[in-house]
Amino acid sequence: MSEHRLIQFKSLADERGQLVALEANREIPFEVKRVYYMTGMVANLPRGFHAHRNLQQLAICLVGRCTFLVNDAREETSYDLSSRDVGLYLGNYVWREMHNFSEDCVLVVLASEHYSEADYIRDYDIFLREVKLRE
Ligand code: T46
Repeated sequence: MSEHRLIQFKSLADERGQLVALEANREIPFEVKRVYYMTGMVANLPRGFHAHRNLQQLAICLVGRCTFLVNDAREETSYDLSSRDVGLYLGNYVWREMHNFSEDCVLVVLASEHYSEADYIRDYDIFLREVKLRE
């Protein structure tokens, strides 16, 4: 099913600073095949507006803040990401939009598959139709 949830990471802190370690199939609930990151976003220029057919991702706001609006075809949930100790897990068939970027926002995303434009569903009605067909 369409799954999304926050994952809390352990931060190892001492007088030298903080360290967060993420391992595949542990804190990251899949094998990582791709990493991408976004910078220079603009508060009133949202991103996303799509779902994926076969892609798990973990989004971490390393610096600043942003809001993910996610939708599993039943209900919408809003996640405010503003901590580098937290990741937002997004499974298959989750519609996502990213809003309210702070000027300094640095968003890093770990992904379970290589990039494939064919995996994107960029039309909301097609997303709803495909979710229904899978039920
Ligand atoms: C997602 C959200 C959270 C690539 O060439 N390789 C890549 O790995 C990615 C992610 C993108 N691209 C190209 C495709 C577009 O020409 O980079 C351009 C911008 O991508 P897009 O408009 O899809 O960016 P967002 O911010 O709307 O969505 C991205 C990811 O694409 C998407 O998978 O879940 O971040």
